[in-house]
Amino acid sequence: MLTQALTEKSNYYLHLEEKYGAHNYHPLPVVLEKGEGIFVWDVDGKRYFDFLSGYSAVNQGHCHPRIIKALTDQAQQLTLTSRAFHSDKLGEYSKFITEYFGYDKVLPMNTGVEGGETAIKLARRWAYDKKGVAENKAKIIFAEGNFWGRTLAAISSSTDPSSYKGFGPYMPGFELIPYNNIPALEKALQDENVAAFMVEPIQGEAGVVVPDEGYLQQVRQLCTTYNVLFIADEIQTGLARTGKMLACDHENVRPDILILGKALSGGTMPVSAVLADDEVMLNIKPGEHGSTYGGNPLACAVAIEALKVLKEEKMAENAEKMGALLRLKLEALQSPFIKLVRGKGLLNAIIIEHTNPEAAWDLCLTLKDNGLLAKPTHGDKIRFAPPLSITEAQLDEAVDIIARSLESLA
Ligand code: PXG
Repeated sequence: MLTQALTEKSNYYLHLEEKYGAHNYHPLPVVLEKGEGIFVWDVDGKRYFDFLSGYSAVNQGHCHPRIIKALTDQAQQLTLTSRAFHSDKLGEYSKFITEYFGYDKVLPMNTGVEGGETAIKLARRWAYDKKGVAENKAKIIFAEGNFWGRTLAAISSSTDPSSYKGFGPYMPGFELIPYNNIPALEKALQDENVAAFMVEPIQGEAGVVVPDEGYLQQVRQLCTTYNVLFIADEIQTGLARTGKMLACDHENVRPDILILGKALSGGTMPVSAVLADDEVMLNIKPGEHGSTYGGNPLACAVAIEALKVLKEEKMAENAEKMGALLRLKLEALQSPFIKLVRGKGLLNAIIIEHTNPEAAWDLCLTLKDNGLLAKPTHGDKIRFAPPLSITEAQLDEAVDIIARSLESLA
């Protein structure tokens, strides 16, 4: 695949990572040094549309001035107390985020995967203390194709060999069922040791897999019927990305445990949160769970502003509108190389149809040359998920780049 040669400057940085960093990623060969709104710039000053948005961490756009101001103001005041002491920010943040999403309590963590771990610990403890499951018997059900991070528990529920292979032994007490399959869920929930069903409302890493309409409502009903907690992993789908504040809002369902991450800090630092009501949250007692950085004042200040920006700048509404337009415009291209366009709001993917199995990667290289950054997942899928502030004129320009780049696959 012929692509523009890297400049000496880009090569310098790329090789530093290669030589001194672990080889646990395969990035696109582009070295970025600046971001603003929907754009990023490389070390040679070339501008790109960011159609990945840090895997939906940068929903508010790069370096959003209000979020950066909250970050820098707080950074000069107090950044970390640990949870050994109180801070003047944690209480205010807890009140703000629980009112924002309508839950009794929040448990603050840092990365998304810690949010998932926390949700599972809460569910297991609830099963023992409230549901009456015998000790060490609690089960958590997951959907095939899930992705919730890289810890040993997360990979223990994975069906992707590149996540789990060679890292065993795995966490017991996990069970898998097919995604978007209600009969399979109902069968699994009949086991009285089941504590929770943990699911992404749209599977992100699997390639933006959107379940049938009504799936989440049926999940909600079944979990209620069988006295099982419904855990929604909204780390990628949440925070206005799919055209509503939460993807669950599309079906008006309320999970028992809600996990948020990524855009909770607008891409500035790792901030995650687990929300639940007292019946679930208060079973964990002092000393039984936590994290040095969880709920630190800097994170609290940033998360409040990141959430305010989403609402005040009507980002869900724009995601809904621009997402529908993006899918229309992509379909209108009638490219022989696009097998399918799918998604909700601005969480979208195309599936590439080509005799060359490397076609999606090659297309991303050409997109990069033409000024748009996107990354393939699972070989043939490319996610198109720009920051939620994108305008229609910018969308047109981006689709034009995509159209021109697709022609290179001929
Ligand atoms: N849940 C979902 C739905 C996710 O997409 C996580 C949990 C874990 O978040 P953290 O912050 O622990 O990575 C994710 C993460 C990567 C990568 O490079 C991660 C995601 C998507 C693509 C790549 O680890 N999503």
